[in-house]
Amino acid sequence: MTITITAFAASPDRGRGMARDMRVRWALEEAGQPYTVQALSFAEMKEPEHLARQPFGQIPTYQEGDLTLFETGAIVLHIAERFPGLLPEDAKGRARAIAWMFSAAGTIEPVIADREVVAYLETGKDWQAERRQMVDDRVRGRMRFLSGRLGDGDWLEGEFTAGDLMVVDALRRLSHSGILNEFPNLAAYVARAEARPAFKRAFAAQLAAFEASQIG
Ligand SMILES: N[C@@H](CCC(=O)N[C@@H](CS)C(=O)NCC(=O)O)C(=O)O
Repeated sequence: MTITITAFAASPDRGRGMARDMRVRWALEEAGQPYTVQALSFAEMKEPEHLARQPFGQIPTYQEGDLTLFETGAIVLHIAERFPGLLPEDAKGRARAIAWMFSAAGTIEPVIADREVVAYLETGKDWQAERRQMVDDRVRGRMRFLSGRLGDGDWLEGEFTAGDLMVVDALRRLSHSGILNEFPNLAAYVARAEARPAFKRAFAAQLAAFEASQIG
């Protein structure tokens, strides 16, 4: 059955793999599943046809037959449960991997995404610098605990799982901040994940889509 995801017609990050379709593409590549992409403009994202797929008018979404999903955590979990390769075989290992997926979406990504709110939406406020410092300190706090848990392991639960995929994709939003490099094991963890062939294929696909959007 054909899998179709939605993505930005022209990603604002210019193909740096920061848009959240990246993690869905990556999960599909890890699972060895082909997919097609429906590219949407910002205006199309807010039209009823897309709001029926994604109630907040965001990308990405996932369609497979009569199943339509939104929220990348739910989409990646569906892919991981539907196809082998992203969740451990044993029930407890699966549960722990899924806990990391929730942690990525609920505990890690929100504090990191707050940096973008400060940078893009709070420009010109006289309290921006103070809040930036506060937000960065909160990120560092989370990173300290995550770094302690990862230790010198390659992955959070021994083998690579959908939990690592979600955590790494959230951490990648820090790549130009300098914060990640304060935690060498986390920087190495992200680099290890980005070296995976499935990641590279997903990254190349989203970059090619952006470059195609710039022609003509
Ligand atoms: N929690 C959502 C976040 C999705 C999200 O923030 N998508 C961004 C692109 S990376 C978007 O569509 N932004 C445009 C908007 O919110 O209008 C998920 O993980 O699926």
